[in-house]
Amino acid sequence: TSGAAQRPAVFGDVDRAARRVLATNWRRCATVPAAGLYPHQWSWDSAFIAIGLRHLSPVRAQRELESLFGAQWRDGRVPHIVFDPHVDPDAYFPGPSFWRSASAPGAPAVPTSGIVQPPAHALAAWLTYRADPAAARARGFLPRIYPRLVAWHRYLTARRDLTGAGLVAFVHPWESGMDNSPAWDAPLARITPAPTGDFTRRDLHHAAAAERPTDEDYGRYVRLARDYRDAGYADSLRVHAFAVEDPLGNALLAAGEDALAAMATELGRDPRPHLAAAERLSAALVSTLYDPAAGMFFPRDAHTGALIRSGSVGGLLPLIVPGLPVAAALIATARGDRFRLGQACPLPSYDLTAADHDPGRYWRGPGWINTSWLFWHGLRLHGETALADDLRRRLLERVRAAGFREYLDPLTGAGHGADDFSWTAALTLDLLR
Ligand code: 9WN
Repeated sequence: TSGAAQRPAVFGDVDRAARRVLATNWRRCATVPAAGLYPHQWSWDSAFIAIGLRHLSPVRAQRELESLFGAQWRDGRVPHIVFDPHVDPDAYFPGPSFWRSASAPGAPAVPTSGIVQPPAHALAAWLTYRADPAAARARGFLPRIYPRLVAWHRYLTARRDLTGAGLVAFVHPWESGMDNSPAWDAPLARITPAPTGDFTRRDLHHAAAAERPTDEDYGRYVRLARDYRDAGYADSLRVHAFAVEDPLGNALLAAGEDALAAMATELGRDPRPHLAAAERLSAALVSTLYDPAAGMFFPRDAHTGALIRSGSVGGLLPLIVPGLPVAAALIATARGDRFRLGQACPLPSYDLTAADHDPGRYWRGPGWINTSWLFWHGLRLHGETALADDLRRRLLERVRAAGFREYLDPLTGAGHGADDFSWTAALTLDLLR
């Protein structure tokens, strides 16, 4: 939007460096989140990566999404990892031999995981289309991707509404994209971890243990994924010992239905079913997951029906839903002590005032660029231009100082986790536009 002419010269290097990261992390038809730590294609990473890639090469951004949806299962699910057959199968745990997608009904030929990730794809596909409609039309991008996005959303709404509340449930912490968020501590406490002797972690070869989930977390992740696999990836509360209705996941779905409506119009189809779905989701989000006293959304445990009152940044991100009636309250909460918008940057993944806030450990405190990008997108959607511009400026300053790290200490800006992390580079490119 702001254009190259208004871009301060000092960010020219950041722009070049971001392009280099995306070029280096590109593998044949998709981008890996980070060489080493994440050597395959990840679902919601590809959505954020496409949002940045569209400025660099709209066609590559389209291919990023198409290769992910090329691995869609017959039931519509989009797997959280598409494994690269050219990469050592033991480079990442859990790999193809753990998930055994080849023996699951309706799985694609390429090996994948069997769980999903937050549905950021329709929004990404629409933004990708908008970057160069002529190039997209020449490749038939929308006619190809739209029905696949519809099938993906149908899987979520038909198979993952486990409580009948009209909301979608995540059935594994990895599905939320915020793996070890403190929000999952209580529902996970009911799960008996698989013994550590049952598996070998690979992540600790690439990142410090103090910045990653614990062995006990991994034991529980393994137990849940194994039970799902052994049930043939069938969805029901009986199979899923862990099931949570997550504000961010449902907000992305609602925003995604809005994007599908725009695509439908472009394709000469009826957008109304998508607009109605967006409205239903938005209403269910507010009536079921919003806590007016806290001024934010909380996830709900599908087994107990109770809200999990834990201050994850995900509880602010329904701001991305067009027309959300509680946008002003979310912004006020973001500016308060718990998230300190306008000072802390990126937005902390978890309440700064909580006793167990940990500014260096993964989803238990550090700031991530994707969640701040979503909040920035939401601010602009709700007409909060000055706050959006300020957040954008701070994010770019942070990235300029720390590089394209996976996550940052929100108070000091110190970088943590992987370096040359793709969505950090991609969303930086988008912020620079
Ligand atoms: C498990 C790839 C992914 C992100 C997630 C992030 C992390 C994986 C891991 O990396 O999760 O899916 O091995 O820790 O939590 O959001 O998509 O970047």
